[in-house]
Amino acid sequence: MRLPVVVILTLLAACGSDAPPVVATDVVVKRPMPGMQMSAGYLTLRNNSDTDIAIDRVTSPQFGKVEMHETVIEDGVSRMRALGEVSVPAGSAVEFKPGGKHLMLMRPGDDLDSVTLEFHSGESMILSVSVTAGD
Ligand SMILES: [Cu+2]
Repeated sequence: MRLPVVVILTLLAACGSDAPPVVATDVVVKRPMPGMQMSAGYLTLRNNSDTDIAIDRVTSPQFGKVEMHETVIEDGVSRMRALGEVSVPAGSAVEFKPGGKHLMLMRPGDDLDSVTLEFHSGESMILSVSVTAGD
């Protein structure tokens, strides 16, 4: 009766060792303009799993607060609204880019040479990426 146990363990190991379910590409963090307490971040999030994943919180050790925003045109005026959650559908990608969804990075610390962005879904941190803030 040993064989079935071995098979199950092998399957579990295969699940755990694959690429992470969510990956980030084209990560850009803007250095705040002089005197500004706010900056923006852009990236593409890809969900390689077969389950939809809802990002409901973003944090960064280098910023006091991070919000997910979306730029919308209302009555010909560009406005930003905060998003409580961003869903990344299974096998799909969501872009954060100028004029669309973006990260609003508030209350910057002094050292932005390495900025870490942490994406949370419920109680889990599902992704952490680091990038140097640029102009
Ligand atoms: Cu914004």
